[in-house]
Amino acid sequence: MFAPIGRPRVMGIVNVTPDSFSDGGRFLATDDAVSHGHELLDDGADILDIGGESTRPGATRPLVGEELARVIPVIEELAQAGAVVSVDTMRAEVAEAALAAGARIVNDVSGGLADPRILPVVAGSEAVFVAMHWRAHSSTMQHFTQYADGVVETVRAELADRLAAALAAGIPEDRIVLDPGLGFSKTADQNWELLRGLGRIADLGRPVLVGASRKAFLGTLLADADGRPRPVGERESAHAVITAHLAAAGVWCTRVHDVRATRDALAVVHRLDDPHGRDDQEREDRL
Ligand code: PMM
Repeated sequence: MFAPIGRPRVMGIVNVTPDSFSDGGRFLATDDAVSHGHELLDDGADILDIGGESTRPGATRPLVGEELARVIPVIEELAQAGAVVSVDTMRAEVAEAALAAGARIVNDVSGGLADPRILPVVAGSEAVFVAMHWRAHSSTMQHFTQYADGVVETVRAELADRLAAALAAGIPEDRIVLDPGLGFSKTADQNWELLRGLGRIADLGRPVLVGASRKAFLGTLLADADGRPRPVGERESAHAVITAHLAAAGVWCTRVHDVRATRDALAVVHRLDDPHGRDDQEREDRL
């Protein structure tokens, strides 16, 4: 899962929630989520990230039974079909059931803080653990945007604590991924600072995952003359530039809604880096 492939891996998002800000609940039904997952695979996703809890600012949490009912059937079907499946959850029960259903990655946006029992669950499996920087649940997270040593150094130190907790729980170091958590207890300015400071996060010695796709800071950047944020579905060209930045920073994985656009951006980056690229050759072969 960590062998170099010459570009960041692309993690396609399958939100199985009624209120996700970007998909508007369209993929609530299992069948819809599964077919969305297949579309993302066809578009070139390396990993599918399946989540049943919306983390948009102010969101309320589903009950654990509801979260299980949303994600487990989708994970079962997509893992069965051969996809590398990640479960986006903060709950030990959901992680455990997801691993039994075939998930190979536990993506915990709280890095083990919301439910510390998730750490031994991952330790007792073969799964990769994604520890994201997080300070509080979505209902209050935007009250916690103070960073005493600047956002990059403070996030780095708090991620180092999550790494230590994961190691102490028995998760081997070579199965841990770190994520600065764009948008989670961060202002727009802080997200940009973190994107500039990814090298400091990578210095912690673990692969880095970043999720910038469709987030509010892009809407703010592209706001119209009256200050109205750019709608979520119209932030993709800005995100393509972020994709190029992430590739240059050497991140392991980018978590995105639009896999096709992301793979297009990565193809451009790859071709620019490779003066002896094969696209001309392939075209000549066809003529
Ligand atoms: N962002 C969201 C959800 N899960 N997981 C990781 N590892 N990193 C992220 O940045 C992240 C995440 C919220 O975004 P969405 O509602 O568009 O899925």
